[in-house]
Amino acid sequence: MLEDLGAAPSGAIVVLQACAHNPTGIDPTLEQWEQIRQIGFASGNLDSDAQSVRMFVADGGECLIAQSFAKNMGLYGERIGALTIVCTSKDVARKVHSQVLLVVIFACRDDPCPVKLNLIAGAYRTEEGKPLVLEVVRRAEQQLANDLSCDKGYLPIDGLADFNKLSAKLILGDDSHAMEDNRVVTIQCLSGTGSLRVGAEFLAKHHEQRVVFLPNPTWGNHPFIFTLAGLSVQYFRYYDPQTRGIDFQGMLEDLGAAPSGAIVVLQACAHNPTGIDPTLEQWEQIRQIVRSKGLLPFFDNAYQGFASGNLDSDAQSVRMFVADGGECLIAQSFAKNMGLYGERIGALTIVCTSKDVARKVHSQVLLVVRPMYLSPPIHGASIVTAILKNSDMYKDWTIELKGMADRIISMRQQLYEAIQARGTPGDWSHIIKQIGMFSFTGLNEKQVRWLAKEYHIYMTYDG
Ligand code: IK2
Repeated sequence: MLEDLGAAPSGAIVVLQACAHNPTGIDPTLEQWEQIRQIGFASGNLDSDAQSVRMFVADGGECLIAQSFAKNMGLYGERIGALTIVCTSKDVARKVHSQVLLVVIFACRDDPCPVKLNLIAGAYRTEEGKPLVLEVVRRAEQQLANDLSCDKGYLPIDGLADFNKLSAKLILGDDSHAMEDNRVVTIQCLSGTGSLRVGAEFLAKHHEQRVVFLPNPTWGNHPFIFTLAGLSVQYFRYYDPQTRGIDFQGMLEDLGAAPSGAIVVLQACAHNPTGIDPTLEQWEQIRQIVRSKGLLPFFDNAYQGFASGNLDSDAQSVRMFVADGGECLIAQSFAKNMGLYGERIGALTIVCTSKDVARKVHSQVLLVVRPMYLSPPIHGASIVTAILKNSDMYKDWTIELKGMADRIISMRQQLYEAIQARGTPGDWSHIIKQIGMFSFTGLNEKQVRWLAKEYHIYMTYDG
Protein backbone atom coordinates (compact mmCIF):
# COMPACT_ATOMS: atom_id res chain seq x y z
CA MET A 1 0.00 0.00 0.00
CA LEU A 2 2.72 2.46 0.97
CA GLU A 3 4.67 1.64 -2.19
CA ASP A 4 1.67 2.13 -4.47
CA LEU A 5 0.61 5.38 -2.82
CA GLY A 6 4.19 6.56 -2.96
CA ALA A 7 4.29 5.87 -6.71
CA ALA A 8 0.95 7.58 -7.46
CA PRO A 9 1.22 10.83 -9.48
CA SER A 10 0.96 14.05 -7.48
CA GLY A 11 -2.68 15.22 -7.20
CA ALA A 12 -4.14 11.74 -7.77
CA ILE A 13 -7.31 11.04 -5.77
CA VAL A 14 -6.99 8.22 -3.26
CA VAL A 15 -10.13 6.51 -1.97
CA LEU A 16 -9.70 5.40 1.63
CA GLN A 17 -12.38 3.56 3.56
CA ALA A 18 -12.50 5.36 6.89
CA CYS A 19 -13.14 2.17 8.90
CA ALA A 20 -14.55 -1.37 8.63
CA HIS A 21 -13.07 -1.90 5.15
CA ASN A 22 -15.40 -3.58 2.61
CA PRO A 23 -14.76 -6.40 1.58
CA THR A 24 -11.71 -7.38 3.66
CA GLY A 25 -12.73 -6.19 7.13
CA ILE A 26 -9.09 -5.13 7.63
CA ASP A 27 -8.36 -1.57 8.75
CA PRO A 28 -4.95 0.08 9.16
CA THR A 29 -3.89 0.70 12.75
CA LEU A 30 -3.70 4.31 13.91
CA GLU A 31 0.06 4.19 13.45
CA GLN A 32 -0.43 2.91 9.91
CA TRP A 33 -3.01 5.65 9.23
CA GLU A 34 -0.40 8.17 10.36
CA GLN A 35 2.07 6.67 7.86
CA ILE A 36 -0.58 6.78 5.09
CA ARG A 37 -1.32 10.41 5.90
CA GLN A 38 2.36 11.27 5.75
CA ILE A 39 2.57 9.95 2.17
CA GLY A 40 0.40 12.26 0.44
CA PHE A 41 -17.01 0.01 11.81
CA ALA A 42 -15.34 -1.57 13.87
CA SER A 43 -15.04 -0.19 17.36
CA GLY A 44 -18.67 0.67 18.19
CA ASN A 45 -17.50 4.19 19.02
CA LEU A 46 -18.27 7.04 16.65
CA ASP A 47 -15.23 9.05 17.64
CA SER A 48 -12.80 6.14 17.39
CA ASP A 49 -14.07 5.24 13.92
CA ALA A 50 -13.63 8.84 12.81
CA GLN A 51 -10.01 9.05 13.85
CA SER A 52 -8.54 8.16 10.46
CA VAL A 53 -10.51 10.99 8.84
CA ARG A 54 -9.84 13.49 11.62
CA MET A 55 -6.12 12.84 11.41
CA PHE A 56 -6.19 13.99 7.77
CA VAL A 57 -8.44 16.97 8.48
CA ALA A 58 -6.30 18.06 11.44
CA ASP A 59 -3.27 18.62 9.20
CA GLY A 60 -5.05 21.45 7.37
CA GLY A 61 -4.98 19.76 3.91
CA GLU A 62 -7.89 19.15 1.55
CA CYS A 63 -10.00 16.00 1.54
CA LEU A 64 -13.40 14.66 0.54
CA ILE A 65 -15.55 12.49 2.80
CA ALA A 66 -18.49 10.38 1.60
CA GLN A 67 -20.63 9.59 4.63
CA SER A 68 -23.38 7.00 4.93
CA PHE A 69 -26.09 6.46 7.54
CA ALA A 70 -27.13 3.10 6.03
CA LYS A 71 -25.29 0.92 8.50
CA ASN A 72 -24.88 2.94 11.68
CA MET A 73 -28.55 4.00 11.77
CA GLY A 74 -29.91 0.97 9.89
CA LEU A 75 -31.33 3.33 7.25
CA TYR A 76 -30.23 1.18 4.28
CA GLY A 77 -33.31 1.81 2.17
CA GLU A 78 -33.61 5.53 2.94
CA ARG A 79 -30.43 6.25 0.92
CA ILE A 80 -29.18 8.94 3.27
CA GLY A 81 -25.63 10.22 3.36
CA ALA A 82 -23.53 13.35 2.89
CA LEU A 83 -20.53 14.55 0.93
CA THR A 84 -18.18 16.77 2.92
CA ILE A 85 -15.40 18.66 1.18
CA VAL A 86 -12.73 20.07 3.47
CA CYS A 87 -11.01 23.00 1.78
CA THR A 88 -7.88 24.97 2.51
CA SER A 89 -9.76 28.24 3.09
CA LYS A 90 -13.23 29.72 3.64
CA ASP A 91 -12.97 31.41 0.27
CA VAL A 92 -12.36 28.15 -1.59
CA ALA A 93 -15.22 26.51 0.37
CA ARG A 94 -17.62 29.26 -0.74
CA LYS A 95 -16.64 28.78 -4.40
CA VAL A 96 -17.02 24.99 -4.25
CA HIS A 97 -20.52 25.39 -2.81
CA SER A 98 -21.78 28.28 -4.92
CA GLN A 99 -20.87 26.72 -8.26
CA VAL A 100 -23.94 24.51 -8.02
CA LEU A 101 -26.38 27.26 -7.09
CA LEU A 102 -27.89 29.97 -9.19
CA VAL A 103 -27.07 33.58 -8.41
CA VAL A 104 -30.74 34.54 -8.48
CA ILE A 105 -31.62 31.94 -5.81
CA PHE A 106 -29.00 33.49 -3.53
CA ALA A 107 -30.34 36.97 -4.19
CA CYS A 108 -33.86 35.89 -3.20
CA ARG A 109 -32.70 33.97 -0.16
CA ASP A 110 -30.65 36.92 1.10
CA ASP A 111 -33.38 39.53 0.53
CA PRO A 112 -34.67 40.48 4.04
CA CYS A 113 -37.96 41.93 2.66
CA PRO A 114 -40.89 40.14 4.43
CA VAL A 115 -43.11 40.21 1.34
CA LYS A 116 -40.55 38.93 -1.17
CA LEU A 117 -41.92 36.50 -3.71
CA ASN A 118 -39.93 33.51 -4.97
CA LEU A 119 -41.18 32.54 -8.45
CA ILE A 120 -37.96 30.74 -9.38
CA ALA A 121 -38.61 27.16 -8.35
CA GLY A 122 -41.22 25.02 -10.05
CA ALA A 123 -43.02 24.14 -6.83
CA TYR A 124 -46.73 24.43 -5.94
CA ARG A 125 -47.56 26.76 -3.05
CA THR A 126 -50.77 27.31 -1.06
CA GLU A 127 -52.55 30.65 -0.74
CA GLU A 128 -50.26 31.25 2.27
CA GLY A 129 -47.17 30.57 0.15
CA LYS A 130 -46.52 27.27 1.92
CA PRO A 131 -45.73 23.83 0.39
CA LEU A 132 -48.80 21.59 0.25
CA VAL A 133 -48.77 18.06 1.65
CA LEU A 134 -51.67 16.16 0.10
CA GLU A 135 -54.18 14.62 2.53
CA VAL A 136 -53.85 11.30 0.75
CA VAL A 137 -50.07 11.38 1.22
CA ARG A 138 -50.54 12.00 4.98
CA ARG A 139 -52.88 8.99 5.09
CA ALA A 140 -50.41 6.79 3.22
CA GLU A 141 -47.62 7.84 5.59
CA GLN A 142 -49.79 7.05 8.65
CA GLN A 143 -50.53 3.66 7.15
CA LEU A 144 -46.82 2.98 6.63
CA ALA A 145 -45.88 4.19 10.12
CA ASN A 146 -48.46 1.85 11.66
CA ASP A 147 -47.31 -1.14 9.61
CA LEU A 148 -44.54 -2.71 11.67
CA SER A 149 -43.67 -5.06 8.81
CA CYS A 150 -42.26 -2.07 6.88
CA ASP A 151 -38.50 -2.02 7.34
CA LYS A 152 -35.63 0.12 6.14
CA GLY A 153 -33.79 -2.57 4.21
CA TYR A 154 -32.15 -1.94 0.84
CA LEU A 155 -34.45 -2.07 -2.16
CA PRO A 156 -33.23 -3.98 -5.23
CA ILE A 157 -31.15 -1.93 -7.71
CA ASP A 158 -34.25 -1.26 -9.81
CA GLY A 159 -36.43 -0.34 -6.81
CA LEU A 160 -39.80 -1.49 -5.53
CA ALA A 161 -41.39 -3.90 -8.01
CA ASP A 162 -45.00 -2.84 -7.32
CA PHE A 163 -44.06 0.80 -7.65
CA ASN A 164 -42.48 0.16 -11.04
CA LYS A 165 -45.47 -1.70 -12.40
CA LEU A 166 -48.00 0.85 -11.12
CA SER A 167 -45.96 3.81 -12.36
CA ALA A 168 -45.69 2.31 -15.84
CA LYS A 169 -49.44 1.70 -15.83
CA LEU A 170 -50.09 5.27 -14.79
CA ILE A 171 -48.31 6.71 -17.79
CA LEU A 172 -48.98 3.97 -20.36
CA GLY A 173 -52.59 3.26 -19.39
CA ASP A 174 -54.45 0.25 -17.95
CA ASP A 175 -54.73 -1.42 -21.34
CA SER A 176 -51.15 -0.94 -22.54
CA HIS A 177 -50.26 -3.54 -25.17
CA ALA A 178 -46.58 -2.82 -24.65
CA MET A 179 -46.92 -3.89 -21.00
CA GLU A 180 -48.96 -6.95 -21.95
CA ASP A 181 -46.18 -7.91 -24.38
CA ASN A 182 -43.58 -7.58 -21.59
CA ARG A 183 -41.50 -5.18 -23.64
CA VAL A 184 -41.53 -2.40 -21.03
CA VAL A 185 -38.69 -1.89 -18.55
CA THR A 186 -39.39 0.36 -15.57
CA ILE A 187 -36.95 1.16 -12.83
CA GLN A 188 -37.47 3.37 -9.80
CA CYS A 189 -35.21 6.42 -9.90
CA LEU A 190 -34.49 9.62 -7.98
CA SER A 191 -37.49 11.63 -9.16
CA GLY A 192 -37.67 13.09 -12.67
CA THR A 193 -34.09 14.38 -12.68
CA GLY A 194 -32.65 11.02 -11.65
CA SER A 195 -34.77 9.23 -14.24
CA LEU A 196 -33.51 11.57 -16.96
CA ARG A 197 -29.93 11.10 -15.83
CA VAL A 198 -30.09 7.31 -15.70
CA GLY A 199 -31.75 7.28 -19.12
CA ALA A 200 -29.11 9.66 -20.49
CA GLU A 201 -26.24 7.58 -19.08
CA PHE A 202 -27.78 4.42 -20.53
CA LEU A 203 -28.13 6.03 -23.97
CA ALA A 204 -24.61 7.48 -23.86
CA LYS A 205 -23.32 3.94 -23.28
CA HIS A 206 -25.53 1.97 -25.65
CA HIS A 207 -27.30 4.13 -28.25
CA GLU A 208 -25.62 4.46 -31.62
CA GLN A 209 -26.35 8.19 -31.93
CA ARG A 210 -24.80 10.36 -29.21
CA VAL A 211 -26.68 13.52 -30.10
CA VAL A 212 -29.73 14.72 -28.21
CA PHE A 213 -32.11 17.44 -29.39
CA LEU A 214 -33.76 19.61 -26.72
CA PRO A 215 -36.59 22.10 -27.20
CA ASN A 216 -35.48 25.73 -27.28
CA PRO A 217 -36.11 26.86 -24.59
CA THR A 218 -36.30 24.03 -22.10
CA TRP A 219 -35.90 23.32 -18.39
CA GLY A 220 -32.50 24.76 -17.42
CA ASN A 221 -31.23 21.46 -16.07
CA HIS A 222 -31.76 19.47 -19.27
CA PRO A 223 -28.54 20.54 -21.04
CA PHE A 224 -26.45 19.75 -17.96
CA ILE A 225 -28.04 16.33 -17.46
CA PHE A 226 -27.42 15.22 -21.02
CA THR A 227 -24.02 16.85 -21.50
CA LEU A 228 -22.64 15.41 -18.27
CA ALA A 229 -23.89 11.98 -19.31
CA GLY A 230 -21.66 12.29 -22.37
CA LEU A 231 -24.18 13.21 -25.06
CA SER A 232 -23.85 16.17 -27.35
CA VAL A 233 -26.71 18.63 -27.05
CA GLN A 234 -28.46 20.43 -29.90
CA TYR A 235 -31.75 22.29 -29.99
CA PHE A 236 -34.93 22.30 -32.06
CA ARG A 237 -37.10 25.38 -32.38
CA TYR A 238 -40.06 25.32 -30.01
CA TYR A 239 -41.06 28.83 -28.93
CA ASP A 240 -41.95 31.76 -31.11
CA PRO A 241 -41.39 35.04 -29.23
CA GLN A 242 -43.55 36.90 -31.79
CA THR A 243 -46.69 34.89 -31.11
CA ARG A 244 -45.65 33.71 -27.64
CA GLY A 245 -46.86 30.35 -28.89
CA ILE A 246 -45.31 27.25 -30.40
CA ASP A 247 -43.03 27.58 -33.43
CA PHE A 248 -44.50 24.42 -34.89
CA GLN A 249 -43.15 24.83 -38.40
CA GLY A 250 -39.66 25.48 -37.03
CA MET A 251 -39.96 22.44 -34.79
CA LEU A 252 -40.93 20.16 -37.69
CA GLU A 253 -38.12 21.55 -39.85
CA ASP A 254 -35.48 21.04 -37.16
CA LEU A 255 -36.66 17.53 -36.31
CA GLY A 256 -36.79 16.73 -40.02
CA ALA A 257 -33.16 17.83 -40.35
CA ALA A 258 -31.93 15.86 -37.31
CA PRO A 259 -29.65 12.90 -38.04
CA SER A 260 -31.31 9.49 -38.03
CA GLY A 261 -31.18 7.88 -34.58
CA ALA A 262 -30.83 11.20 -32.74
CA ILE A 263 -32.50 11.38 -29.33
CA VAL A 264 -35.30 13.94 -29.01
CA VAL A 265 -36.45 15.18 -25.63
CA LEU A 266 -40.16 15.94 -25.61
CA GLN A 267 -41.98 17.28 -22.56
CA ALA A 268 -45.15 15.17 -22.25
CA CYS A 269 -47.31 18.09 -21.02
CA ALA A 270 -47.16 21.46 -19.26
CA HIS A 271 -43.90 22.45 -20.98
CA ASN A 272 -41.32 24.08 -18.73
CA PRO A 273 -40.66 27.02 -19.07
CA THR A 274 -43.06 28.13 -21.80
CA GLY A 275 -46.35 26.56 -20.62
CA ILE A 276 -47.06 25.84 -24.29
CA ASP A 277 -47.97 22.30 -25.39
CA PRO A 278 -48.60 21.03 -28.92
CA THR A 279 -52.23 20.17 -29.71
CA LEU A 280 -53.09 16.50 -30.24
CA GLU A 281 -53.03 17.03 -34.01
CA GLN A 282 -49.57 18.58 -33.71
CA TRP A 283 -48.40 15.68 -31.51
CA GLU A 284 -49.51 13.32 -34.27
CA GLN A 285 -47.41 15.22 -36.81
CA ILE A 286 -44.45 15.21 -34.42
CA ARG A 287 -44.87 11.46 -33.99
CA GLN A 288 -44.89 10.92 -37.73
CA ILE A 289 -41.71 12.90 -38.30
CA VAL A 290 -39.95 11.30 -35.31
CA ARG A 291 -40.79 7.82 -36.55
CA SER A 292 -40.12 8.45 -40.21
CA LYS A 293 -36.69 9.92 -39.41
CA GLY A 294 -35.87 7.08 -37.00
CA LEU A 295 -35.41 9.49 -34.07
CA LEU A 296 -35.58 8.19 -30.50
CA PRO A 297 -38.16 10.02 -28.35
CA PHE A 298 -37.27 10.59 -24.69
CA PHE A 299 -40.32 11.94 -22.86
CA ASP A 300 -39.90 14.09 -19.81
CA ASN A 301 -43.13 13.50 -17.89
CA ALA A 302 -42.75 15.72 -14.83
CA TYR A 303 -46.28 17.13 -14.77
CA GLN A 304 -48.81 14.37 -15.48
CA GLY A 305 -52.15 15.65 -14.16
CA PHE A 306 -50.86 19.18 -13.61
CA ALA A 307 -51.77 20.47 -17.06
CA SER A 308 -55.42 19.51 -17.45
CA GLY A 309 -56.12 18.07 -14.00
CA ASN A 310 -56.69 14.69 -15.65
CA LEU A 311 -54.01 12.00 -15.58
CA ASP A 312 -55.15 10.28 -18.78
CA SER A 313 -55.49 13.45 -20.83
CA ASP A 314 -51.98 14.54 -19.85
CA ALA A 315 -50.60 11.14 -20.88
CA GLN A 316 -51.98 11.23 -24.42
CA SER A 317 -48.82 12.47 -26.11
CA VAL A 318 -46.81 9.58 -24.67
CA ARG A 319 -49.48 6.95 -25.32
CA MET A 320 -49.69 8.03 -28.96
CA PHE A 321 -46.02 7.15 -29.43
CA VAL A 322 -46.23 3.91 -27.46
CA ALA A 323 -49.28 2.78 -29.44
CA ASP A 324 -47.33 2.74 -32.71
CA GLY A 325 -45.10 -0.06 -31.40
CA GLY A 326 -41.86 1.96 -31.60
CA GLU A 327 -39.26 2.57 -28.91
CA CYS A 328 -39.27 5.41 -26.43
CA LEU A 329 -38.00 6.42 -23.00
CA ILE A 330 -40.09 8.13 -20.34
CA ALA A 331 -38.77 9.92 -17.26
CA GLN A 332 -41.57 10.16 -14.74
CA SER A 333 -41.77 12.26 -11.58
CA PHE A 334 -44.10 12.24 -8.59
CA ALA A 335 -42.68 15.50 -7.26
CA LYS A 336 -45.45 17.73 -8.56
CA ASN A 337 -48.52 15.54 -9.00
CA MET A 338 -48.22 13.96 -5.53
CA GLY A 339 -46.40 16.91 -3.96
CA LEU A 340 -43.50 14.56 -3.11
CA TYR A 341 -40.75 17.01 -4.11
CA GLY A 342 -38.36 16.10 -1.31
CA GLU A 343 -38.91 12.34 -1.46
CA ARG A 344 -37.11 12.17 -4.85
CA ILE A 345 -39.41 9.58 -6.30
CA GLY A 346 -39.81 8.86 -9.99
CA ALA A 347 -39.30 6.18 -12.61
CA LEU A 348 -37.54 5.59 -15.88
CA THR A 349 -39.57 3.54 -18.35
CA ILE A 350 -38.02 2.20 -21.52
CA VAL A 351 -40.46 0.85 -24.08
CA CYS A 352 -38.69 -1.66 -26.31
CA THR A 353 -39.66 -3.37 -29.55
CA SER A 354 -39.61 -6.90 -28.09
CA LYS A 355 -39.52 -8.82 -24.83
CA ASP A 356 -36.04 -10.02 -25.67
CA VAL A 357 -34.68 -6.50 -26.15
CA ALA A 358 -36.42 -5.43 -22.91
CA ARG A 359 -34.64 -8.17 -20.96
CA LYS A 360 -31.25 -7.00 -22.26
CA VAL A 361 -32.04 -3.33 -21.66
CA HIS A 362 -33.07 -4.12 -18.10
CA SER A 363 -29.78 -5.77 -17.24
CA GLN A 364 -27.79 -2.91 -18.77
CA VAL A 365 -29.76 -0.23 -16.91
CA LEU A 366 -28.97 -1.99 -13.64
CA LEU A 367 -25.28 -1.62 -14.49
CA VAL A 368 -25.80 2.13 -14.89
CA VAL A 369 -27.55 2.50 -11.53
CA ARG A 370 -25.34 0.35 -9.31
CA PRO A 371 -22.19 2.50 -9.47
CA MET A 372 -24.27 5.68 -9.27
CA TYR A 373 -26.29 5.16 -6.05
CA LEU A 374 -26.58 1.38 -5.56
CA SER A 375 -30.36 1.39 -5.09
CA PRO A 376 -33.15 3.98 -4.78
CA PRO A 377 -34.83 5.22 -1.58
CA ILE A 378 -37.73 3.29 -0.09
CA HIS A 379 -39.95 5.86 1.58
CA GLY A 380 -41.32 7.81 -1.40
CA ALA A 381 -41.80 4.61 -3.37
CA SER A 382 -43.85 3.14 -0.52
CA ILE A 383 -46.09 6.23 -0.38
CA VAL A 384 -46.74 6.25 -4.13
CA THR A 385 -47.35 2.50 -4.18
CA ALA A 386 -49.85 2.70 -1.30
CA ILE A 387 -51.82 5.38 -3.18
CA LEU A 388 -51.72 3.78 -6.64
CA LYS A 389 -52.63 0.37 -5.26
CA ASN A 390 -55.72 1.33 -3.30
CA SER A 391 -58.72 2.42 -5.36
CA ASP A 392 -60.12 4.75 -2.64
CA MET A 393 -56.80 6.47 -2.11
CA TYR A 394 -56.23 6.69 -5.85
CA LYS A 395 -59.60 8.39 -6.29
CA ASP A 396 -58.86 10.84 -3.45
CA TRP A 397 -55.51 11.62 -5.06
CA THR A 398 -57.10 12.46 -8.41
CA ILE A 399 -59.50 14.86 -6.63
CA GLU A 400 -56.66 16.65 -4.83
CA LEU A 401 -54.61 16.73 -8.03
CA LYS A 402 -57.47 18.29 -9.96
CA GLY A 403 -57.84 20.83 -7.14
CA MET A 404 -54.21 21.92 -7.66
CA ALA A 405 -54.50 22.03 -11.47
CA ASP A 406 -57.77 24.01 -11.32
CA ARG A 407 -56.26 26.48 -8.88
CA ILE A 408 -53.30 27.08 -11.21
CA ILE A 409 -55.73 27.73 -14.09
CA SER A 410 -57.72 30.17 -11.93
CA MET A 411 -54.50 31.96 -10.80
CA ARG A 412 -53.60 32.46 -14.45
CA GLN A 413 -57.03 33.97 -15.08
CA GLN A 414 -56.71 36.27 -12.07
CA LEU A 415 -53.23 37.42 -13.11
CA TYR A 416 -54.45 38.12 -16.63
CA GLU A 417 -57.48 40.08 -15.39
CA ALA A 418 -55.34 42.09 -12.97
CA ILE A 419 -52.91 43.01 -15.78
CA GLN A 420 -55.83 44.01 -18.01
CA ALA A 421 -57.53 46.01 -15.24
CA ARG A 422 -54.40 48.16 -14.89
CA GLY A 423 -54.41 48.96 -18.60
CA THR A 424 -50.95 47.39 -19.03
CA PRO A 425 -49.78 47.84 -22.62
CA GLY A 426 -49.41 44.75 -24.82
CA ASP A 427 -51.23 41.49 -25.37
CA TRP A 428 -51.13 39.29 -22.26
CA SER A 429 -53.46 36.56 -23.49
CA HIS A 430 -50.53 34.10 -23.49
CA ILE A 431 -50.87 34.02 -19.68
CA ILE A 432 -54.19 32.19 -20.01
CA LYS A 433 -53.32 30.29 -23.18
CA GLN A 434 -50.30 28.66 -21.53
CA ILE A 435 -50.83 25.62 -19.33
CA GLY A 436 -49.34 24.07 -16.19
CA MET A 437 -47.39 25.75 -13.43
CA PHE A 438 -44.99 27.74 -15.64
CA SER A 439 -45.57 30.98 -17.42
CA PHE A 440 -43.22 32.41 -19.96
CA THR A 441 -44.21 36.00 -19.28
CA GLY A 442 -42.35 37.62 -22.15
CA LEU A 443 -40.44 39.85 -19.69
CA ASN A 444 -36.76 40.34 -20.51
CA GLU A 445 -33.77 40.16 -18.18
CA LYS A 446 -33.76 43.91 -17.56
CA GLN A 447 -37.42 43.84 -16.57
CA VAL A 448 -36.92 40.76 -14.38
CA ARG A 449 -34.03 42.48 -12.55
CA TRP A 450 -36.17 45.60 -12.11
CA LEU A 451 -39.03 43.53 -10.58
CA ALA A 452 -36.59 42.04 -8.07
CA LYS A 453 -35.08 45.40 -7.19
CA GLU A 454 -38.29 47.38 -6.92
CA TYR A 455 -40.83 44.77 -5.81
CA HIS A 456 -38.79 41.86 -4.40
CA ILE A 457 -40.33 39.50 -6.97
CA TYR A 458 -37.73 36.97 -8.10
CA MET A 459 -37.94 34.96 -11.30
CA THR A 460 -35.51 33.39 -13.77
CA TYR A 461 -33.76 35.88 -16.05
CA ASP A 462 -35.46 34.46 -19.15
CA GLY A 463 -38.80 35.62 -17.77
N1 IK2 B 1 -38.37 17.93 -15.96
C1 IK2 B 1 -38.93 19.13 -15.98
C2 IK2 B 1 -39.44 19.67 -17.27
C3 IK2 B 1 -39.04 19.87 -14.81
O1 IK2 B 1 -39.61 21.06 -14.84
C4 IK2 B 1 -38.55 19.33 -13.61
C5 IK2 B 1 -38.66 20.06 -12.34
N2 IK2 B 1 -38.51 21.40 -12.33
O2 IK2 B 1 -38.78 22.01 -11.16
C6 IK2 B 1 -37.68 22.27 -10.35
C7 IK2 B 1 -37.05 23.52 -10.83
O3 IK2 B 1 -37.69 24.54 -10.78
O4 IK2 B 1 -35.92 23.44 -11.28
C8 IK2 B 1 -37.98 18.06 -13.65
C9 IK2 B 1 -37.91 17.38 -14.84
C10 IK2 B 1 -37.40 17.37 -12.46
O5 IK2 B 1 -38.20 17.28 -11.38
P1 IK2 B 1 -37.89 16.32 -10.18
O6 IK2 B 1 -36.50 15.88 -10.28
O7 IK2 B 1 -38.13 17.17 -8.98
O8 IK2 B 1 -38.87 15.23 -10.30
